[in-house]
Amino acid sequence: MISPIRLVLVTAFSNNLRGRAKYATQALPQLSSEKYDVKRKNFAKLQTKDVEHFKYLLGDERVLTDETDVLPFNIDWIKNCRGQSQVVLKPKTTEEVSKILTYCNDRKLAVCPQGGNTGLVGGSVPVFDEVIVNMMLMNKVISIDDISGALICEAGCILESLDNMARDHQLIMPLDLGAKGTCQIGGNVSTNAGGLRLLRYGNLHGSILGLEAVKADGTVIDCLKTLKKDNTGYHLKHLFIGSEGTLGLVTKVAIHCPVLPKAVTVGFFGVENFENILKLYRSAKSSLGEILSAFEMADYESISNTSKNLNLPNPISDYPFYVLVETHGSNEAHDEEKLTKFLTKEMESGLILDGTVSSEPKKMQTIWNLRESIAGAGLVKGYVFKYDVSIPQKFYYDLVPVLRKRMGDKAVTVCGYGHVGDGNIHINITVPEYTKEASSILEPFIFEEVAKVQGSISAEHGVGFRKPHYIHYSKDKTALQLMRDLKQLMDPNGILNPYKVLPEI
Ligand code: FAD
Ligand code: 2HG
Ligand code: ZN
Repeated sequence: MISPIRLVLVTAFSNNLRGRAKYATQALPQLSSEKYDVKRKNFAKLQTKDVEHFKYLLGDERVLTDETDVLPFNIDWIKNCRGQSQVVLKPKTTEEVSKILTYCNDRKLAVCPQGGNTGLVGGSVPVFDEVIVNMMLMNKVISIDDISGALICEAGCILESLDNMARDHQLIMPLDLGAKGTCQIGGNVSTNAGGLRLLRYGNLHGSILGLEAVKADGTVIDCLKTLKKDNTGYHLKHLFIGSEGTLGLVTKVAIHCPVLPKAVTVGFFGVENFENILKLYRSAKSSLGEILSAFEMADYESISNTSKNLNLPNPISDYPFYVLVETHGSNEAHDEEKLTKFLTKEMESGLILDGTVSSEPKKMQTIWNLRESIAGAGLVKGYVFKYDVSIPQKFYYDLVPVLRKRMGDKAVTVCGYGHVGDGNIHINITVPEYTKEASSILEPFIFEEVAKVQGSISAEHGVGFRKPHYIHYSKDKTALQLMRDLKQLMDPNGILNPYKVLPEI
């Protein structure tokens, strides 16, 4: 323990809901096609002969057709979208994925690739009757190289399991997110997931060394290299990172794992206003330098609602804003010295009003739990409009009070939190239930505001089903046209994840 400030003992949470949501209502969400008024494209309809063929390929057990069995695969994590698929396929090998896609492409059956189904933009569930290809059974780790840190695995491996395994090799996964216990590495790659430590370990375009993917026509693209350097022409792996299942199905991944840090510390601080958070961020970068591994913020509403709704204790008193700082280093004494200097300075300057610092695993976990649970906290009180935007840091928090005013008493809460270090804020607006009226107060207003400051309408969650018609706020016409050209080239029949990412013309 190194804290020069008041240490508050935090008790372990009994109710960890990260990655598993508790909902205000158990009612089924409305069908996406009706809620958002979407027209079915001219794909073939599933017939008995198709199911028979899938059973021939995979065996009876790995083809789900019973309505009750299929239902959870049709609904997304925030219970906003509901598709109408009649079949879920669970391949175990790349060859099986290839055979499924070859068949669907020939028959013009649309396909929805699915990982852990934790996506927050409706990309992971079908809109109509797309065939769901769920990757959960492709969960083998193929190799791990202790020297280079290269881990090769199948796409259905759960992120947390990979991290646990990497730790046995004195390594860690380069990404971490609240959904780690459920999301799959293939889903992470396909969404280019950011998460809690992007600030330190960079995004997946840097960490993914190579991958294997299957194109819509069943062709297996082998880019499964583990080399750090490979400039032999176009860097094709990047096409699949962040393409949300619209260009191919990712089947294997090679990822670079950083070394397990020897010293880890987490601090949770109360701060007076957002301006001071930015000052603190600057100071943390300069005082902590290379050991700074996360710099997260949350406003009072985010923390107090999470604490109340999920019964999680807040380890410090109430403050207008909170900051979570984490360090990953290789020398405990060295890190302690840096952190103590930083804390002493910023307690004296008044940027930090109060806080708790710990390097005990249980206490650090408790603080992280509170932060990671914010995503699910609003769902207990109703429907949550989730926005995940990139904004230049000086304007980072500006939209939250504006939206609070705009929503007035129509919202249960409007809260802002996120990855300050990456300029990525999450704005969650909880309303008693979804209404078109509430939606039209928020959209496209929020995206127009983001565009005015050259931000992005999706920082890390992707475009999915919810945002294609807003993509033009962040993508130039020529760039959008190139995206369409690539889609046409790689999936001429448009069977892969239709109604997602690319807007209708
Ligand atoms: P899914 O949700 O199943 O799918 C997501 C998209 O990828 C879909 O379009 C799907 O079609 C496609 N896809 C999935 N697997 C494949 C595959 N093998 N091949 C091709 N396409 C595929 N996201 C962040 O970026 N940062 C966060 O900090 C973060 N925190 C979260 C916290 C919580 C509590 C929750 C519920 C979600 C969070 N998310 C976060 C969003 C989500 O977890 C990520 O987007 C994650 O990467 C999705 O992985 P998944 O396996 O669940 O994919
Ligand atoms: C996080 O940072 C996730 O906690 C989820 O990206 C954000 O649900 C959200 O709004
Ligand atoms: Zn996030």
